[in-house]
Amino acid sequence: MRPTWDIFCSVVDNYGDIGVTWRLARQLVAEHKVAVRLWVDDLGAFVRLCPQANPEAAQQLQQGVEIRQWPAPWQPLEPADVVIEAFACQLPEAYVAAMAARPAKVLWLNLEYLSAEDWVEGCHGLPSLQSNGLQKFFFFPGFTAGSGGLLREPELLAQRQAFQADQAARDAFLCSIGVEPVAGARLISLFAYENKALASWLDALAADSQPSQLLVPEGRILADLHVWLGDGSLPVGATRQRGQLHIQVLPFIQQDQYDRLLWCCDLNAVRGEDSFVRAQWAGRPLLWHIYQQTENVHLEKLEAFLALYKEGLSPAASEALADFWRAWNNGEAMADSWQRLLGSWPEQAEHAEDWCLARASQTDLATTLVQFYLNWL
Ligand code: TRH
Repeated sequence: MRPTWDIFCSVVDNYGDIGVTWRLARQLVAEHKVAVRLWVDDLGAFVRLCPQANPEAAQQLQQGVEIRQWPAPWQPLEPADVVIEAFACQLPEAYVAAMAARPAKVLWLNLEYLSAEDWVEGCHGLPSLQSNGLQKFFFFPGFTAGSGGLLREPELLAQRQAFQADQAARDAFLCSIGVEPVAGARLISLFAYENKALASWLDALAADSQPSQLLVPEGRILADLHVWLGDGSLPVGATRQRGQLHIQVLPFIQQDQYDRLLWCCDLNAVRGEDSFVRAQWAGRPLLWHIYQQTENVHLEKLEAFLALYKEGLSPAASEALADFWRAWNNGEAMADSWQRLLGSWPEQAEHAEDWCLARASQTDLATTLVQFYLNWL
């Protein structure tokens, strides 16, 4: 019998919670031959990532994953062999009681948010005893060998490298999403939260000697773009030009297409967790808008990642990159750090590929989860 896995996803906001769990669920089914039920409390968010899904269905099969509407109140049912509560979401009490009562033991995992902080390795895989006698294990994704790793499909890098080497494939893809490349322009994708720093970066791009083509999937940053353009009507597909900057609004595309967009671009501005990781697999320089937390806790996480990522960069390149990211995340002027980043561009580009390959030499998150289960049995 195939092992069964239940993954619980509570959509807090945005698309990261569902983005990560949907990706993980598909990979577990496709590569590890386990049966997965993905419990989602907001099918509306799921439908954005999987447009063929039915937002009303209590139960449906999508790409081999059984998608379940997380019912309130909970309906009793037999728990799976492995239970993942994603990002510390609260499991239904009755379900936890059923886990404790199940004759065959259940592996209970809390899949945590991604962080590059030092303490992650020390906490990864630790058990915590619950009041009902069950153990819950903390599972931390991460960038180093002592963590749970990063989500990465086995063929991903080969696909990415083949695509990047194939001009016709890239052009065909861009054409399929309505993008006509501007001759000689650097291609930039922009996925970010609201950001006060945007205007100064766009000013710099508009005044640059080289043209830039900025592709902006529909999302929260559009409001700032409207303000900068002085134009509140930017429907999907709309293009605008200011100086050397060409801007185009894109539809929100499916995850696999979004990967291809990242692979096409010279620089990717990404946010949150999942797009941040996907931009690293693109092997191209990136700009991370980290998810904001109270008391600026997120800035420590930003620095922790920068400290790791900067290894191997020259002091000037490393400083330019860090200043550029800090300005972006603190809503500060971007022109100076952008110029310095451009000054070290070949090194930045080479480093992004090296970083990607080094991370890809680690075991991926779906595999570490399966290995953890097999060791625990
Ligand atoms: O949407 P995010 O900001 O998500 C999250 C959540 O806010 C979460 O609560 C928070 O804790 C976490 O960030 C850190 O960013 P993220 O993680 O990149 O998720 C976006 C998903 O959307 C990702 O799977 C990529 C996908 N995506 C598409 O499929 N198509 C698109 O066109 C775009 C722009 C993104």
